[in-house]
This record gives sequence, structure tokens and C-alpha cells, in this order.
Amino acid sequence: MSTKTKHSGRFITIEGTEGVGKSTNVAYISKRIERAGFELVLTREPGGTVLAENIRELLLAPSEEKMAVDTELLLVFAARAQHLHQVIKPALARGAWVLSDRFTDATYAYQGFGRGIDLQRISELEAFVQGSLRPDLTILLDAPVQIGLARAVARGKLDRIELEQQSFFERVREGYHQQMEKEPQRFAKIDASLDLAGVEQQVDQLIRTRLGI
Ligand code: Z5A
Repeated sequence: MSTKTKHSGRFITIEGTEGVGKSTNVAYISKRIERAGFELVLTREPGGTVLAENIRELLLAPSEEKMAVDTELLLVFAARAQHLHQVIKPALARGAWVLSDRFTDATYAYQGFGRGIDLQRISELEAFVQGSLRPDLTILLDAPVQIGLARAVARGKLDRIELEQQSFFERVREGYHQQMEKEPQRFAKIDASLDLAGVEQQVDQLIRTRLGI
């Protein structure tokens, strides 16, 4: 199918706690967007460019030296600045759709609610790095923390952040809920505790109603 041109692209993000199925559903949503004939840039955070993927490795590799929470926050935003400059902004400017596996809501949830960093500080960095750019739609895959963690454990080795206590992820999930309450029009919540068919059915419905494809 030929790629349709549009005057302005759409910026879609997908969020949730560990193992809820972001990667699985990103693949499914991508196919739907491409089938509708739009150019799609599929990306992720932290990462999405060579430099930002290097920062991702620093963020996720278990290390003997404990990473200070402010270091973690600044690395996340350093990677994001590069990602926006190199990938997201140029794609949106040419009318492509961008689908990112995580974005700044993850920073509010993990660094803000999880690590306890002042949300106002995160909001200042968000304004500095992004200006007024925000996602058009954020899909929140929501499931009890234990379900996602069990899926992540079954899949294999855990990274530095995945090794956190369950209480950390409970705060992260609560953070996502609060973000959604602040901006209900931008968020769409999916019950990710269902089996894959049940989740895809909800995603299908969401794509039809919110994206019109
Ligand atoms: N982070 C941060 O702290 N601050 C920030 O600003 C940003 C990120 C942007 C990397 O994220 C880390 O960076 C993350 C937050 C932090 N924390 N950690 N660690 P990531 O997105 O790359 O990593 P992740 O959250 O750990 O994602 P994940 O473990 O890859 O999970 P997922 O993508 O949500 O799930 P999945 O791989 O699609 O599915 C997991 C398994 O479950 C897999 O075997 C599937 O086949 C299975 N699955 C999926 N859906 C289902 C259903 N419905 N039923 C049964 N089984 C299922």
C-alpha cells in the first residue's frame, strides 16, 4: 500500500509497568497503522538513536556504584533530548506517525513516583527539553504489578530497574494513574491483565475510536 502524506503526523506513546505487554502491543499497533497506509516511525525510550541507546545501557546495566536519582533523571532527559532532535521532531515535521514505547509519562511514574523526585522538577525539565511537544495519545497498559513482573521474570534476566522491590512498582503504577487523572483526554487505558486476545480486542477498539483507522 502506498504511504499517505499528511500535513501533521501523530505522536502516540505506550506506557505501563514492567512486563504488561508494551513491546507485544507496539508490534500489533504498528501493523495497524502501516496497513492504513501511513509512514510509521517505531521507536522507544530510553533510546531510539545510537547515542540515546548508549545512555539506555548506562541506565539499565546493573552496577556496583549506586546511581544517584538525579543522575538517573538527567540521563533519561539527555537521551530524550537526542531522541527528539534526531528522530521524533523530524518525523512529525514530515507528516509521519511516531509510536514510542515509553516517553515522559514514564519519567513522572518511575523517577517521580517511584524514586520520589519532585514532580515540579520533572515538569521543568520537560518544558526545557520538549517545549510544548506532548503526545497526541498515550495508551496505558494497566495490570496489577505482580502480573507484569511474573511475565517479565518468565521472559528472562532482569535489568537494574526491574530488580526493584514490588513497592517501587506499586508507586510507579499509582503514578501512571495520577498522570491519567490529570490528562484524561490524552490517555486511554487498556486492561492488560487479560490474555493477549482480550488485550488486542481492546486495542483494536481504541485504534478505531481514537485514531480513526
Ligand atoms: N524508564 C525510566 O525509568 N524513566 C523513563 O523516563 C523511561 C524509562 C522512558 C526500560 O523500559 C526501563 O526504563 C523501564 C522504565 C525505565 N524499567 N525497567 N526496567 P522498557 O520499556 O524497555 O522495559 P520494560 O518496562 O522492562 O518492558 P518489558 O519488560 O520489555 O515489558 P513489556 O514490553 O511491557 O512486555 P512484553 O515484552 O511485551 O511482554 C512481556 C512478556 O509477557 C512476553 O513474554 C510476552 O509474550 C508476554 N505477554 C505480553 N502480553 C501478554 C498477555 N496479555 N498475556 C500473557 N502474556 C503476555
